Parts: sequence; structure tokens; C-alpha cells
Amino acid sequence: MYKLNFLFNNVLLINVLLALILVFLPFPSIAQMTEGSGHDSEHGQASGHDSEHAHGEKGNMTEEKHSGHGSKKKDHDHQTHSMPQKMPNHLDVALAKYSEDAKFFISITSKLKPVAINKIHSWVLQIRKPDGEKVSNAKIHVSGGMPMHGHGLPTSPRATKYLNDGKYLIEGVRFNMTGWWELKFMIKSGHHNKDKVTFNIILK
Ligand SMILES: [Cu+2]
Repeated sequence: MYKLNFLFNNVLLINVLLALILVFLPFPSIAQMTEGSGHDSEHGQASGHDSEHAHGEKGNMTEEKHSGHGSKKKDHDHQTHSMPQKMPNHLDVALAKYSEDAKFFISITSKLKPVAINKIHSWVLQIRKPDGEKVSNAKIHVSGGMPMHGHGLPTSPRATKYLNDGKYLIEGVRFNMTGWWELKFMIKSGHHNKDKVTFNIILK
């Protein structure tokens, strides 16, 4: 009788332990499930944005590692890619201006008028010193892109020829979509005069 009671107690103890394990173990997985479904609904919202759909899918994979900042999710998605800039309220679209350190005064003119999408065309760039003297020995590097989209130019334009009067031919420019484009020129004249300038072009 005593022995039986002991056995019974042991079985009871094991049962209680089992019950405790069963009760407490599932908790983390239930918590994960509810957290997970919360993420799902957020993904649903994010993917509603057509252009962001692909971003959302990629974000999903990296987000798994540090779940817990659910509210910051959308920001994370953007930061994993290039950071698009907002267009300034008063975008300077002048095609003649001083370079950043005012070492040169530069003007550009498109040979294609009006500038059209997807046509390779040339520009003429004129460089003068602040006193008006034309610069004939400049080395020019061309770059650019679309700040709001975070991409560069679809071609690699180059200064191919010195014309006269401080003017240089820039060949191989192509814009492949509408919107805000930047054309950037790094200009070097002699050993000391180096400066850059950015022109803004809005393509409609
Ligand atoms: Cu673009």
C-alpha cells in the first residue's frame, strides 16, 4: 500500500512536470506566431505600393534576423537600397552658372532642341574664368543621373573635342526617362584650377 502510494506520487509528479513543460513550452512559439502575422499584415500594406513591391520582398528576408522593430519596418526597406533624394522646392534649372568654388563660369547648351527622351545627343559646354577669359585647356569629366531614383546616366558621355571660344563638345548624352536629371562636370584647368558644377534638367 505504501509502495503503491509512492509509485502513484511519482507518476503524479511526472505528470505535473510534463504538464508544466507542455504549458510553458508553447508560449514562445505562440508569441512568434502572433508577431509573425503582424509582420504579414505590414507586408501587405507595403506591397500595395507598386514600385516598392520588390523592395518589400527583399526586406522580408533581412527583417527576419531582427524582428522586433515592426514600426520601423518601412524605413529599413528604404535604407537597404540607394537613398533617393527629394526634389528641392526651388530647383535651380539655370544652364549657366558658377562652379561650386566659383573658379569657373560654365554654360551648357543642348544640340538637340528640345531635349528628347532616348535620343543620344550632344551638348556644348563653355568654360570661362570669373574675369571672362575663356578656358581652352580644360579636362572635363562628365557624370550625372536621377537623384530621386538613385541611378546614374544610362550612357557615359565624354568631352570629345575642343571647339573654340572656351567651348567643348560633350557627346553621348542620353536620358531614358522623364523627370529630374543632373548633369555634373568636373573641370580641371592646369594644376591648380579644379572645380565642379551640377546642372539640373527637368525632362517632361
Ligand atoms: Cu530614373
